[in-house]
Amino acid sequence: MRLDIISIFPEYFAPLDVSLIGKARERGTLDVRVHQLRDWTHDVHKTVDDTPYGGGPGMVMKPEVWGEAIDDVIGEGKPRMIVPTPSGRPFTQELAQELAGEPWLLFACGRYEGIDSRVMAEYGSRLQVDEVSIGDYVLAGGEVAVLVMVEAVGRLLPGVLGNVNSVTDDSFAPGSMQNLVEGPVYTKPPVWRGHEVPGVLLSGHHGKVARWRRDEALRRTVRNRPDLAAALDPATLDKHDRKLLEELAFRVGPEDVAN
Ligand code: JBZ
Repeated sequence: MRLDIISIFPEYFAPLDVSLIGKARERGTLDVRVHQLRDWTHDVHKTVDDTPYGGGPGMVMKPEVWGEAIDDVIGEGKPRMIVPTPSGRPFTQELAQELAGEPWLLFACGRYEGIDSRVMAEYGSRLQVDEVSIGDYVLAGGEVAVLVMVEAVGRLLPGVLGNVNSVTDDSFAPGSMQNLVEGPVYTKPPVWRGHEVPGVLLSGHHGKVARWRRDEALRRTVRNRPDLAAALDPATLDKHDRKLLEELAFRVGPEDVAN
C-alpha cells in the first residue's frame, strides 16, 4: 500500500519509523511518503492560511497551495483521499478494514479552522474523498488523527501483524466477541504485591476459563460501554449471560447513561 501524507508538521510522523509500521515500511509492505505543505507555497513567508470569509475566529488554509501540493503528489493517479476533520464521518474498525483494501491513500492534514472547502469539492469530483473524525474530543489539527488511522489500517495489511489471530480477536473486529470489550489479562507471577491471578485461569479447565472470560467481558462492557451493552443482540446471549446481565442491571449507578 502506498500512503501519502501532506502536513505543515511532517515531524509529527516520526512514530511511523518504528514498531509495526516501521517494520512494514522496511519490508516494502508499506510505502509511506510524508510531504511538507509549505514546499508548495510561493511567498517568502510560506503562507498557508488566511482569514475566513464571513468573519469569525481563527484562520483557514488557502486552497491554491493545497491544490498544487495534491496535484504534484498524485500526478495521473487516483488515490483515495482522507481529510481528518471534527465534522467528518466516524472512523471505525469497519472503515479501517475498507481502507486496508485500497492500494493508495492520501491524507490531507488541516490545521487552524481547517482547509478551504473548495479543495474537498475539487478533489471530490476526481477522487473518492472522505472527511473523517476519530472521536468526540478537540484536536489542534489532523496529524494525530492520521497517526491513529495509519496504525489502525496498517496493522490490517497482510503480514504486518506477526500473529494473524490477533487481528480477528480484537474487540471491534466483526465476528470476534461481537460488541463486547475484552476482560482483564494476566501473566506470571501468580501473586504480585499481594494481588492474585484469578484461580480459574490457573485451573486448566478450558470451558471454565472461557465462561469466566465472557463474564468479565460482559461486566466490563456494561460498566464502561453502556452503548455497546444496549446494542447486544439477545440471540447471542445464553441463559448464563442473561442471568449475569440481570444481576448487573441491579447495580447500574446514576452515572450509567443507558438502561
Ligand atoms: C479531528 C483543523 O484540523 C483539525 C482540527 C481538529 C480535528 C481534526 C483536524 S481531525 N479533530 C478528529 O478526528 O476529531
